[in-house]
Amino acid sequence: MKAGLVGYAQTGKTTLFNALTGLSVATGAGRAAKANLGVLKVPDVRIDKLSAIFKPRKTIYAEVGLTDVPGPRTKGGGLDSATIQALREADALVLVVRGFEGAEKPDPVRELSDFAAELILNDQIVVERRLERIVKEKGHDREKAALEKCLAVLGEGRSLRQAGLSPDDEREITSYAFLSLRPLLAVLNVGEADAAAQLPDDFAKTAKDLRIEGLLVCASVEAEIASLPKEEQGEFLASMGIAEPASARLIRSVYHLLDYLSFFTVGEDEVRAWNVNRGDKAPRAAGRVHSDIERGFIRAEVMKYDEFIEVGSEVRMKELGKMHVEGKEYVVQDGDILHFRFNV
Ligand SMILES: Nc1nc2c(ncn2[C@@H]2O[C@H](COP(=O)(O)OP(=O)(O)OP(=O)(O)O)[C@@H](O)[C@H]2O)c(=O)[nH]1
Ligand SMILES: [Mg+2]
Repeated sequence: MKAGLVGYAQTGKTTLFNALTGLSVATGAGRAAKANLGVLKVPDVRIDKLSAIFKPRKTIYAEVGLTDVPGPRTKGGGLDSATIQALREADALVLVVRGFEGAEKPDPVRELSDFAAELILNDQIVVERRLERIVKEKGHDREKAALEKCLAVLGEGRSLRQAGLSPDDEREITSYAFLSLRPLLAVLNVGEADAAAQLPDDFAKTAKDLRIEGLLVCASVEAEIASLPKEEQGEFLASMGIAEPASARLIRSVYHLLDYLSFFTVGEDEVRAWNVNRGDKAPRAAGRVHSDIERGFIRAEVMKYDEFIEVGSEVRMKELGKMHVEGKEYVVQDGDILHFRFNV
């Protein structure tokens, strides 16, 4: 699963991509119009605390894939097919909207609604085409019904996210990879002077109406922070009046957008966070670590992060009966510290 940075041309997607991934892809107009691929390390203070306790040789954060999709070459008149293809390949969309001064005055609210409308229009075209074809065919009754429900919502200019589709409906239409059903996050990219500002009310309201989260960042400031050595980052943030880099919050939001949660593995060798999807069971989590552990899964020993931090050692956790043994049906919870027992 991966998230995609999307939006109109020259809104700061690649600048933000660099800040988030630590890569240095060329920005600005005239660069190659191809998608960039990177990895986000998910900041997590829980990993920092576990690492301070175990003092492992390696400390590893959870990771999420991120693509940087170039903006459409044209504005208005619909998205081009290359852009649509790139949007379809992302499991969640992070829409970057321009709030900084450029050749034209920024109009972020308009840009947000326009892009959201493009996604809706695109889905509408796909639904109409498919319906035209299947009304002539026998069967497909459930699919037809689901598509008609979609068409009614899209026709009102609302996204499929807002359609209240049942799990059955969603199953009927998964193969279409509808864009307005994708989890979406709206990022307002402002100029340096507004880096510490709150999200403007009108933008927040538009995001709320679309049922999505809105966030404010200044991509160029984030890029500058990312380029500083760790020791100097705090000082720089304080001088800008910023408590935490916006990128840390943004990455956490992307993580939630993909419906991920984290479990931890701990030891002297390695303290590590792993992502699983909400609802995944223990063997699936084991498979994240190694496919052999999933295949030979016997049980998982589970400690709750908060309890572990309070108690301070695994031995004491056992003595206190706070290390629980769970089987194949156990649904992994965010913050679980897991030891897997397996045989191969
Ligand atoms: N002042 C200011 N300028 C920015 C910011 N973010 C990006 N820019 C500038 O905007 C221009 C476009 O930035 P890019 O990151 O290349 O934009 P993009 O969205 O990747 O553009 P496309 O790939 O063409 O869609 C560059 O000249 C950046 O320096 C920002 O936060 N503040
Ligand atoms: Mg770019």
